[in-house]
Amino acid sequence: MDTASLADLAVDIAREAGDLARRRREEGVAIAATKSAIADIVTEADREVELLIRARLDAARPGDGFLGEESGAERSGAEITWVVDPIDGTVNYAYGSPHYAVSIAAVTGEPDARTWTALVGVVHQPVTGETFHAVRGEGAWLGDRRLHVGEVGEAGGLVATGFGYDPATHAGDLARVAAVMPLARDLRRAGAASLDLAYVAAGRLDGYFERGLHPWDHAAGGLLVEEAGGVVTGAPDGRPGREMTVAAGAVLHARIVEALGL
Ligand code: LIP
Repeated sequence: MDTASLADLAVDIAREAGDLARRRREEGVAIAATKSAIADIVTEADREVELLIRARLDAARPGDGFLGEESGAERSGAEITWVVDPIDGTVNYAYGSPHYAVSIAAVTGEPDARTWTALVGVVHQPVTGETFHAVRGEGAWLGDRRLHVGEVGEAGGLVATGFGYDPATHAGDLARVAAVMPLARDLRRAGAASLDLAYVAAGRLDGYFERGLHPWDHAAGGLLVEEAGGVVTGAPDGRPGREMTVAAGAVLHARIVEALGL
């Protein structure tokens, strides 16, 4: 498998998609619908950006599979499946915050986060112009800078987390924050899982945990952390998933997992 070409394609498409997202944001954002809860919004730009990504991938690699946040899964059984969050950090995007990203991963196997292997991951932050990318076995990069996860210091880790859109889940999420807080120098809640993971890979965060992620939230960022020397696990089945995702350097990862009782 020519993973270098997959990475180049994903980077090019992520950057083009990011440019479109930025232009639509500057033109004004329309909420198209709500999904799992009233706070779980999708904008017209989410849908348009995903259609662009899908069209570019179909043109370059017809027959590959696709799993996107807004359009679901297509063509299982393909050698490569593209896992896409067109605008991760949708609420930030709708509010005009620059903290959102385009996340694109190429995985082998069925489009099931419990079993697939990520080969390539790209997280592109349109407003900063930063493109984080990783190729399995070849490291994680920000531009031409090799990334390495940070080592937690005596003050504790700088730890990020997130909360679901359903208010009924917030009490449990806050209890998990309370369990992890003794390990942390401070907490961050920035609202885009793919960027939280990319920032762990880059050492801008020491760790990240969140319940309720979808496969497209963590597919690319999880590979970034692994290729930067970190550990990414979760639940169910010890893999990042809806029940939990934990990403950090090995020492802090073990501490967070213990604090969460995983
Ligand atoms: C978001 C995640 C974030 C999480 C939000 C939401 P979206 O994804 O990136 O970490 O806390 O609840 O799931 O909906 O912006 O693609």
